[in-house]
Amino acid sequence: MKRKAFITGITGQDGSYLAEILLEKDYEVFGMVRRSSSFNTARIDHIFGEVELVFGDLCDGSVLNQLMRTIRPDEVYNLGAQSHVRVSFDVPEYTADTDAMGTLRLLDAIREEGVQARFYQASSSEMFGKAREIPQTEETPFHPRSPYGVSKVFSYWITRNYREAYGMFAVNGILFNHESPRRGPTFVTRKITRAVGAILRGEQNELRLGNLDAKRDWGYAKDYMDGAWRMLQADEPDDFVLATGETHSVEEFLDAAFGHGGLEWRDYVQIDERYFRPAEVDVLIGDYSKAKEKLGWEPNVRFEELVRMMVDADRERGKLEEHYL
Ligand code: NAP
Ligand code: G4F
Repeated sequence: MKRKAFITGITGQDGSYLAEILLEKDYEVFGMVRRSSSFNTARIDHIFGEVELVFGDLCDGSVLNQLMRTIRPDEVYNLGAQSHVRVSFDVPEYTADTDAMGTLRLLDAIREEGVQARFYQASSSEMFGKAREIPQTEETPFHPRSPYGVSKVFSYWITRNYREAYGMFAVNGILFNHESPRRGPTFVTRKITRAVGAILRGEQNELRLGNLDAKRDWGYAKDYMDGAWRMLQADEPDDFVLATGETHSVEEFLDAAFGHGGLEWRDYVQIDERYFRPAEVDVLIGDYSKAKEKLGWEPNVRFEELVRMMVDADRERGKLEEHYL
């Protein structure tokens, strides 16, 4: 019998890579999608016939119960979220409903329906926020700086609580920023690499950005989804940081991306206050030694290669085209 995996957020960057990884391992893959007035499946169109898509929403508890009852998955990956930090200041209540309450609804659906599923929660380095130590580990205290970060802290703790209270195999992957050619176009890395492509094609001559001093630990999304799968194969449920252990500023990303396109970013970039945040996370850098020791996980793709991969993909894409292969 094939193992069954259920993924929320399958249409997102991470969900698409995870679905591919699970199909390669011969899982039966179920993905929850939201009804949209336009197509929202571009990242998974190439595996459309191989996955089973079901409609649902993390804000709708009754459908989560029904899906757990009928599918009875062996593994549940909760990747669905309003995942944009800046946007979470504009829609804090919706962000909390999806990113905090949504996790509780899903955990409770598993418990109430008596499903023996292992559960993965997409926790985030954004929880460290105004970070108390460098680098950040599984033991670093949280100090979230956005409605998104606060919601993810709730989800982190409710996942641990269901593990401790009900003996569920429920884990938190505390993932630092991870990117790819499939990254959403409004996150800073992809915004930059898309701009490089568009400038080289003569379609754009300006790029408006916010804080260039922020530093992030940027890895490759596919590596991180392999790590998420490994967490659910462990002997015991536990929480793990996935990171590269390197940090770079947005300005360094600009240097690398524009440099790879043979361009000077200062000729194109304008600072625009709209992209500043009411509270910022200045520096993130993760220590992944626990994942290395206990899961045998290490990042394969480092900063320079990641930037080149993203710029090359965006150079090849046309203006109106959003193919994610
Ligand atoms: P993403 O590309 O923004 O994908 C988010 C996914 O969640 C999409 O499939 C989206 O559906 C779905 N979604 C949004 N609201 C939902 C709702 N109310 N109910 C059900 N599904 C909903 O995000 P990602 O980069 O793949 O990240 C995956 C997860 O990891 C997220 O939980 C994110 O917060 C977390 N995370 C990401 C990073 C990172 O650097 N990428 C780091 C740490 C943690 P639509 O396609 O319909 O919008
Ligand atoms: O690319 P970002 O929007 O990512 P951010 O805020 O770090 O969040 C991402 O990583 C988290 C993990 O730590 C995830 F949990 C979360 O879901 C998401 O995937 O912004 C990165 C930095 C910020 O400091 C921001 O202020 O880039 C700065 N920035 C500067 N100009 C900009 C821009 N960010 C965006 N999105 N757009 C700009 O124009």
